Amino acid sequence: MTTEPLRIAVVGAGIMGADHIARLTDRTMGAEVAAVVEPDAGRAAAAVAHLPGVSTRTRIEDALEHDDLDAVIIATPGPFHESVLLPALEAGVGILCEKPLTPDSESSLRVLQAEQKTDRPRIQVGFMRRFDEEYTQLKALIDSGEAGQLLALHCAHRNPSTPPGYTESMLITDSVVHEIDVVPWLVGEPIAAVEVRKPRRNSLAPEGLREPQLVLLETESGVLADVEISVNIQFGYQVTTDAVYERGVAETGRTGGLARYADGRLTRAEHLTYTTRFARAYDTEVQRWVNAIRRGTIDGPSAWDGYLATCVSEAGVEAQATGRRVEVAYAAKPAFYDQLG
Ligand code: ISE
Repeated sequence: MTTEPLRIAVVGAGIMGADHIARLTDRTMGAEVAAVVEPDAGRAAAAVAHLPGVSTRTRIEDALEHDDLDAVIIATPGPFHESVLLPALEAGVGILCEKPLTPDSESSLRVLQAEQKTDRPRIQVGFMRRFDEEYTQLKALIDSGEAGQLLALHCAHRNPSTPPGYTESMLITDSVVHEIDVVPWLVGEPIAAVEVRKPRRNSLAPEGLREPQLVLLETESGVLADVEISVNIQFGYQVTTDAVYERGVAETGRTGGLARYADGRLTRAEHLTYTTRFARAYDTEVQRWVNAIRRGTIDGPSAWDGYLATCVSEAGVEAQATGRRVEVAYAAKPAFYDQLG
């Protein structure tokens, strides 16, 4: 096993790509940015401005051929993931792919097929909430059975505003996809059905965007998770998940930090975006992934988990469009993924 830093290419230098470049450079042990793959020349130049010796490439194929890579982090929008995943799998490098794995189940299945042609699972999907301390504690509480059986979850997922091009289906595929991953992980069983209801529209949302929405995720044995997704709520970025058990409740995601008393008020700061709300989760995720690559494995959600989430997102988009409860259909799990335990 090499003791040299792992050479990583970051693909996509938008918000998440830039955040990962800073993380790998400043806070991750045993890894370095070897290349940035980004078609926008200005963005690419900005991303490497303080990183002497790091190449910029417009195509993943060139980075795989010339930059002696051990791994890639894919931080482009979902529709561009497959065209990076396939050559990266073929080159045999480690892969951390931001969510969603791909935009639809058909393309996710193609990725699974390509991965199964290699010797072992190499793709980890960037569902960072699984690395958040409070989520981890909540999972331990559920698994322990200490508070009795888990009955229901109340989730709130709130963004201050939407970027240009954010569409109604993205409420599910880009935002609620995090709950779609984390709920089955917490509960320990798959989501069986999805329903979507639409309350009064927020007039501050861009024209044509019908939000907020209430998404109901139903697991196999009947645990219900209601998710309020609000994406133009102005005040800040907030993600909370509350669990209802037989003997009590548990809350996560409440604002911490400095409590300030002034002018007859008590105030606490709220996050404005996911890169700060989940900063520690991202740091833990990337560090554990780097450590896992050295052991020849992954340490987090696999491409199979990514596929499951894509199936639920598809059912969610159908539920959103039809107003019906939609059952989720999954392919059988290939034995290849059993080696991950
Ligand atoms: C964004 O892409 C993320 O992944 C954030 O975690 C999520 O809260 C946001 O809604 C998405 O647009």
